[in-house]
Amino acid sequence: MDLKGKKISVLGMGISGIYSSVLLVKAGADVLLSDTKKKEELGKLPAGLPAGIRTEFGGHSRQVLDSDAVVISPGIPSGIPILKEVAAKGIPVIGEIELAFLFISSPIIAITGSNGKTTTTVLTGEMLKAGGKKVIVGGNIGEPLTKFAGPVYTGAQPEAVVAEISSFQLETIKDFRPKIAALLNINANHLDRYPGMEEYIKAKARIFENQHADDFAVINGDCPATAALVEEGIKARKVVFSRKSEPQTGVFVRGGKIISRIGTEQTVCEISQIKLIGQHNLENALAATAMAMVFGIHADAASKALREFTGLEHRMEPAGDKKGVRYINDSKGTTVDAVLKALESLGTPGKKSLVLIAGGRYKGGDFGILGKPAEEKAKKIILIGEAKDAIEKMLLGYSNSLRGIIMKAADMGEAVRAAAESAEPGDEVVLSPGCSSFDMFRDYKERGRIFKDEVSKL
Ligand code: UMA
Repeated sequence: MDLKGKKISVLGMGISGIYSSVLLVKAGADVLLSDTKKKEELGKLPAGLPAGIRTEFGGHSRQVLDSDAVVISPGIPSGIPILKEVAAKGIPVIGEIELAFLFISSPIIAITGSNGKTTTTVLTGEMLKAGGKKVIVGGNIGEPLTKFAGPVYTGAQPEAVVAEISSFQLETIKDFRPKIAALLNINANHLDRYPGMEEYIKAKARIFENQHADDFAVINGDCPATAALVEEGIKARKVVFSRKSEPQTGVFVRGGKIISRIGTEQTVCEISQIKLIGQHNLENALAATAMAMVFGIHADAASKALREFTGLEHRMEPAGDKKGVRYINDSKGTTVDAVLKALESLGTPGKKSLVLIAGGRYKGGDFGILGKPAEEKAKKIILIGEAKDAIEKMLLGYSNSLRGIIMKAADMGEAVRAAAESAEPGDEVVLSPGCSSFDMFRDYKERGRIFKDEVSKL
């Protein structure tokens, strides 16, 4: 694509906007990088930004209207006033992902979904690496794809680019065409950006839009919203993953094993050998296996990655075994929904074998929804932080019978020691706060590390 001398405005001075500008300047374009924030709000721009990028702060000025094209960052909704004027003038608008796609020649494996994107993206990357492939892993994960595109990327050509892709990024694609595209699941999310679920699903489904018959669409057979899309004109070859059924072409569970029916049917590995915790992570494992197998990775390599991958730090991360008790760090679980998922994926109903450590700074949400799984599975709920009284009230609002298992701790050390005292061999202790960390810690990462330190001291 010849961008020499073309006037391009880039909106948003986050990492997407910065890498897009670098790419465009290196490709010879005349770039205006524009942000609504004032310079002092944005902080210092990265050193090493090439000369020649014009910048404007505190708003998108009418200079943007004097462009041959506009590139927008994913966080910018397409309905903002300047973009309405841009559209009225017929100036093409693309997103950062589309720009990157124009300059990436390696096959792209793109992964979207409401939950599990990051874990699945990293695990797919690990499987490809285990299969001896040179891979780049990026996208919504925090590494813009423009960082790995044409004139910006100077490393060796990767054999695949595995990319986490958000619905925001999919809104502004044009020709973006992944060789393999996966839609993991669809749940209510980002409804502050979309008028309703239909628009959100439409944005997600765009991941398949430009695929051809020789590409692959990887779909969750257990998620009705994604399975419905299969009926709706996806051109690529469909590969289904499922925990509950045995698709004709895909990856599924039989007799405690992950089985691939992509080409010849074969066992990939025993589920008991996987370190990832929870049913939702089993789905992520099936999806990653499907993508790796489609890419031609040997089942042994996929199996090796599955057996070694412990997940991402602070997301249902195994934090050690002490006296037969398993500790799990889910410090990234900052919403009530995340705690619910943790409770659903651990323990056994009727067997009170779970200790939950929760609390911090309240972010909203009804902790009462945890009442039922807590009643069925929890031996103890240990509350910490500013929100401990409010959480207790919400739990007791579900049932007064929970009073007997709720206790409060002054800090993480006290909480972990109290958890260890109540737990018996075979039990699990999970830190899944459902709150932000800022009342007691710098961030969720510090909270998770302190939890792990306290566990290691036991
Ligand atoms: N801005 C404007 N005009 C506006 C609105 C915003 O100039 O009208 C400016 C802001 O002042 C800010 C900049 O735009 O300076 C931020 O742009 P951005 O929000 O697109 O942020 P980036 O730093 O470029 O990060 C983006 C993704 N952010 C969002 O989608 C909100 C990152 O995903 C992603 O990791 C990164 O690109 C690299 O691809 C984050 C995210 O929260 C982690 N994603 C959502 C999610 O996962 O749920 C979708």
